[in-house]
Amino acid sequence: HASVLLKDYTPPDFLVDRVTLVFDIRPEETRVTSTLTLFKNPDKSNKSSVLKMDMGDFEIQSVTLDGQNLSSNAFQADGKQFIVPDMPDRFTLETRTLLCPEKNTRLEGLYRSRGIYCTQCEAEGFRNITPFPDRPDVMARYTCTIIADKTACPVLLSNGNPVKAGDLPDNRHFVTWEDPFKKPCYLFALVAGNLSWIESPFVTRSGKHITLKIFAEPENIDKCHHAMACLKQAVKWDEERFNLEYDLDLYQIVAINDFNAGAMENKGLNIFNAKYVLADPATATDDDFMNIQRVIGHEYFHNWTGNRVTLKNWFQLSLKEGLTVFRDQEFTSDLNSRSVERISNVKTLRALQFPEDSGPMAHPVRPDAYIKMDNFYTMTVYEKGAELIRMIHQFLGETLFQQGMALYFKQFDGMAVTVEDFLSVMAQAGHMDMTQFKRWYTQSGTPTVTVTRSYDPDTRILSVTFAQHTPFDRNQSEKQPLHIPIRMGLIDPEGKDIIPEQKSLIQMRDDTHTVAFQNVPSGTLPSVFRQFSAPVKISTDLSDEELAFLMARDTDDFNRWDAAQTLFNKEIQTLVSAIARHRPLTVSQNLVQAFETALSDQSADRAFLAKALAIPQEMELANLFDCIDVDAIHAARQHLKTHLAATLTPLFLNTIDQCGHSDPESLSIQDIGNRGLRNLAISYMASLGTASVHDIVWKAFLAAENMTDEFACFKILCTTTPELKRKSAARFYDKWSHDPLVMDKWFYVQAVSPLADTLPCVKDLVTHPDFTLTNPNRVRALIYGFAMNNPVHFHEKTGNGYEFITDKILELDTINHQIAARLTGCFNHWKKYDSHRRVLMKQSLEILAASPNLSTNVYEIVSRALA
Ligand code: DPP
Ligand code: ZN
Repeated sequence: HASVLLKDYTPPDFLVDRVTLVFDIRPEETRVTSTLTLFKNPDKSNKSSVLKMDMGDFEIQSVTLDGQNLSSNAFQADGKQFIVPDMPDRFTLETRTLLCPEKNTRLEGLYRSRGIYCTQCEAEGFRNITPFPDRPDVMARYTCTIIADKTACPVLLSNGNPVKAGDLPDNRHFVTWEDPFKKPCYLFALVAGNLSWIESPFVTRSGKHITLKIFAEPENIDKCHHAMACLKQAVKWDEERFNLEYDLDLYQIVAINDFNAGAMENKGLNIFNAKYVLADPATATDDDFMNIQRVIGHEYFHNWTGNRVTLKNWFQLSLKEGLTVFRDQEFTSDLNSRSVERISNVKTLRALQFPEDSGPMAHPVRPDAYIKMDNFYTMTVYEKGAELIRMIHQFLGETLFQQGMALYFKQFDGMAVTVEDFLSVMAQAGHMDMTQFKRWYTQSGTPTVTVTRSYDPDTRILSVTFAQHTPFDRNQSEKQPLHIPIRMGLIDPEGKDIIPEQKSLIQMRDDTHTVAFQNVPSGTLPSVFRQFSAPVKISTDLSDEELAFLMARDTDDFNRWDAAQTLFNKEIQTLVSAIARHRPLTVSQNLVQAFETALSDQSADRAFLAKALAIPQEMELANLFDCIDVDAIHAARQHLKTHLAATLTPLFLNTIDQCGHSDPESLSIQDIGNRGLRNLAISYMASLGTASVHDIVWKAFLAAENMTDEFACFKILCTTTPELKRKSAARFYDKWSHDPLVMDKWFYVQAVSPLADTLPCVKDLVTHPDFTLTNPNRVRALIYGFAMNNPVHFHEKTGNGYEFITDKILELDTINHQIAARLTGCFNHWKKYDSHRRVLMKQSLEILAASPNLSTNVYEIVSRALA
């Protein structure tokens, strides 16, 4: 299990000019003929004549070099590398390989999903199709011919444009595709199967007519219209905001049921997890609809940031992912509510990226080393990476940032580049020295910024001091201070913001930084890191009363939300320590009042309230503690929720009533907000556990007119009583057993139930006829859902939860390495639990480590966790 190191990077010895592929697809037997024109890299000084290419585990049937057949001792092929010594400067190499996509359960390379042949090549899947220099800095032009049975596979797709098609004997046919753009092999794609499609014309800004197509299984084609609308929004938005136009005549998206990730941006032929394409109000929740918009946008935006300008090596992954996540976040913010989007993104960052950045998987946004690249498609590369772009955007402002982007495409179009290249154009456009900023890319860990105040009533000067600190970790024993943008305001006692916008950005470069504001009325409060201007942990000295004031009056929505979060967090910390010391549990009147004021505010945006009044999830709360007590956190959260419900019952009932009149099929911000707030209020009420509120939830479940409400009520019912859980699950199953995406929800909701019988119930569900370990969505719903989103039961003192998951990891690892490795991450934070659980979790990791046939993917996660 060797590490690949960034410092060992060398340019390729051989480059590829043209790739001609022929796929002859037959049941259990796909023959691939690949013809490559290769040449020695002219830019490399010490040229080697030995051709070394990557290859996967398949049979090579023949190799010819410039038309001459090579005997099997003229080359080496061991299932990892394909080596031919003594090559001329330029030559044509043809290899014929034999694949069996039907047996490919790893879902990398060419595989079959419910009868559809498809590919997934990022990061290193192309080598499983044919021997190739499988690295992103080798870019070539591709032609691909697909031959298959006309009845089984009427639709044959690849990248670019179809240039030739025709019938062949024995009910077979072929289509040849040509992609005019050079690309790395990770962007190659092929799809063959019985698919229906919808299509729509689009005229780009320069007047070019293009065709947008979305393919799905015939029974799902009616669920593609939302995705199509989102695609059009994305094409238009990229023209307007980034000045980027689509470059081919055809843009195709295919929905696939078995898919390791969310979606893949293959040039002109995106392949998507069906979850991010298919939707209608009866089967998809508001969150599903929003996720589709985000992911459709994300993959489309990759056409420029990723495909036209690509990566020199995989260490640079954030160059395309961080930037493209920033772009998709801006897209959904421009189209929906900016502050609600920001809140959702920061919640994800705090709940998932912050812990990653302080655990065994901590790595810089640009990692220095990996064993298996698949393990580095992380929250840090994606979400923290997007925060870094967002900080650059703040330093430069929109105009200069866009000038930097224009320069990026001008200088690097058609090339494979690095983070340094991106920073250099931004430095140039912004007339800014980015040397210190670059540390954000090379240094791991989340800085904590501590904010303290001092106010002198005589001089009326308010001084605010910021101090940054990043704890050392396995990557760097000493951390350098970072360049941090701090967007801030001052809220005077009347609730007025008293610093002008253009003075609101502070640039922190040193360990500490003090700003003094003149002429400030007494009682003025700083509002710091507005819109979460930097990905840091913020520690302030604000009192509960001051937080409550900011929650009600801050002019920055994000900070109003964040003040509420801080109040909740402080309350939970107090409750948890009371539980530990067996003291009676109380809830501060201050929090109840702030909550009541917010919920009674008739003018407030309901989508915002639904976010602001939700107590942080147990996973987020866990980050507040050095030693995580899952049971105490659960009990504290439950106590707080019940207390609020009991104290404010009439207000919650009123909210349920007032928000109950939305159009069930509408996706307007108002209607989504109404549903969100109503379902939140129902969930508060349900925490009271009385028969009468159970009745309210059950009736709402039966009356639901869309999946948002049905799912919300189902989830709540599964937290009430075993009887109601059984009844609602049975009803939901009868209604939806035919729909795989809805069945994922059915499995998930039962997996995350807090009721006592959950683990035995999950074990039963594994044997349910609708469960399978070969479908990643199903595994994520039931197994991953249990391990990651049900702390109380996963961490059961008995260790039964750990044992169950350990068995599943081993079983999964024989099927799909990537999915097994993701699941293994549930043990990453074992050092943060009490000694009893620590021992048990470590034992699980040791069992995995000792397992004889562990995949490289799982090995890397386990060995980092144990290190
Ligand atoms: N490159 C993909 C994406 O993030 C992941 N396979 O869009
Ligand atoms: Zn991406």
